[in-house]
Amino acid sequence: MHAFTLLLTALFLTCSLHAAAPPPNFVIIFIDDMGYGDIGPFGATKQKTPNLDRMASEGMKLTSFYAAPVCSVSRAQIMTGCYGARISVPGVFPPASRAGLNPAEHTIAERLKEQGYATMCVGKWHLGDQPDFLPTRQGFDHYFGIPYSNDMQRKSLPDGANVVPLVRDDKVQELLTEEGQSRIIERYTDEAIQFIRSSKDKPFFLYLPHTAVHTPIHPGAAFSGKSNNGRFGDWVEEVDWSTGRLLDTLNELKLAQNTFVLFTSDNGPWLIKGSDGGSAGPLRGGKGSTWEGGVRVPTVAWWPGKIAPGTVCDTVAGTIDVLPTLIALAGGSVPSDPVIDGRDMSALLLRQSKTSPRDAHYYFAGYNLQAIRQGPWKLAVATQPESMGKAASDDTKVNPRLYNLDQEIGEKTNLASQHPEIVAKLQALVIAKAAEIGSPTPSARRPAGDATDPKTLYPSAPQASRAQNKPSKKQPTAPISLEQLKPGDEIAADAAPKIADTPFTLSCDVETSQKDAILIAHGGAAVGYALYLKGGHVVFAIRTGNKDGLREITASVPLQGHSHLAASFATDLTMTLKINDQSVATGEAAAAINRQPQEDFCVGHDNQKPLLDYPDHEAFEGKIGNIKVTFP
Ligand SMILES: [Ca+2]
Ligand SMILES: [Ca+2]
Repeated sequence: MHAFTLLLTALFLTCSLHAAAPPPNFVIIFIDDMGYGDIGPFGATKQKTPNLDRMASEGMKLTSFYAAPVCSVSRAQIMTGCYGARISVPGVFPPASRAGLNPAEHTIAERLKEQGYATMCVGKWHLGDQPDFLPTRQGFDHYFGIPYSNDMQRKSLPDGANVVPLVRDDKVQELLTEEGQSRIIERYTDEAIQFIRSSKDKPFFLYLPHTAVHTPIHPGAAFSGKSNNGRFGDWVEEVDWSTGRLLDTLNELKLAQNTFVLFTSDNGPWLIKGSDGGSAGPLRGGKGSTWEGGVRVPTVAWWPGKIAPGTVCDTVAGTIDVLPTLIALAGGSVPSDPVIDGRDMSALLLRQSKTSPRDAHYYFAGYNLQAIRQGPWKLAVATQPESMGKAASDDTKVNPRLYNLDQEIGEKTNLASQHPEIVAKLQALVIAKAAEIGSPTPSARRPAGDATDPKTLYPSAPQASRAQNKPSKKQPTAPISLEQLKPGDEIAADAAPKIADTPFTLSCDVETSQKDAILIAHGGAAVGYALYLKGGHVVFAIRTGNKDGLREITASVPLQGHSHLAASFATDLTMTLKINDQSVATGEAAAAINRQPQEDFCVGHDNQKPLLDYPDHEAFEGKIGNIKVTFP
């Protein structure tokens, strides 16, 4: 009898312990522009990442884990479980953009808050900087960080310093100069650890999207000059140190067994940045592309006691699966409405399954669905630029192309002719998904957030992106000033100059010794315009249709020294190119540009879907400035 009572008591205790087992904590460490080959567990040797090596040896490497080609869309995906195309986040939001992640979308933080979690975002938000778009309006109890890319500096008023804001909750706490950014990893890490300590008695969700390792590169003093891979390697090593401090804190607080930590990146390496850009390892392409190097990211999952140590998962999964996974691990479920694209991947993490939670993975560049992966097979259905600022190479202009990623991770050999049945099956999936959320008439796309009268978070000098955000398309205010843009910059499509159905003049100052280069590009395969260099001569291009719609005029004299370019497109379709106020070319476009380009306005490169087949060229070197788009 006594023994029986003991047994009952033991059973009761076991049950109540189970019932009382707290839901797990979640930490997402999301690095900016870190390539597939940039950390030790994924083959990096120049920079040392002992903490990430340890994290991988204690946890699981996810080797077929997908983000998106660029920043804002990638953040939208991890926060909402949706492809960016579904929720109208195709590219990158500049400061004071009218558009942001729609507050009506449900973020991980909002879903977890419903389940009683404490939530905090520390780092680069980049889903809109207007009041309604900030993390504190999207389910985060608190926020601390630079709310967009660290290269999106604006001149503050009245002192004119080139700065980015450091925001606490919804207020600017400081303005950071370039030097001021060198403590950003340390400050984020301290803030993250303080949040973990103060939340240790309740379930918590820490979202830590680092500002690193996006250019400009600003390693802390303790790391500067320490790696064998320049300042880029230094900053990776500082990210590693930060990650180690978080894991150590979880161990110290005895939270490790109940905390799921995911380390990953928002997109591939920014290859045109040279030694300031990372490495995609064995993968083809980089940031801005839908080649594996643009979107397959180095990912490590860690949860001692739950995720088996030293394991590798090569099953297809991605950032869109994070939301449903965390909600499921927390004991909740995601409503079927509104539709999301991600699926619960916890069975992969817990090694209860090797099957992808999704039928297929779709590779979008903006709204353009360029490829699909199912199992080992990747079918590309569009010409893919190698990376932001680099044109597509000739072997990719044949569509569709089929690659077997298990046999050849580097995407070289087109197997389409050998496997017509696989091509047909994947093509059907692509057509269906494009009709649903791709271009041009999606059946199930939801709108972005739209802020009227957007302002920068701090008083700043009049700036391109604000002027471009005038709501009227028909009567743009002249002149639109893009003067602060420099090579490598771009403005997101929806904030770019509105040029549909209007004459305009694109002008800029240029100085370069290159013979073949992209100067300014705004458009893609459908409509747009560009200025580029071919054999030392400036070319002005207008595209008004994907077949026979490209017209180009080439300057009669080569570009020499510092020059002022002015390219005009008139109502009667006349194209005029002037260098230093001398007319050097005229011609006629095939038609009017009857709609706004869907692509970003790019300086020194042409990201995502390029306007045309540019001549072979290197990344732009030189000066492009004083850019204006004006309307008569
Ligand atoms: Ca990025
Ligand atoms: Ca919301």
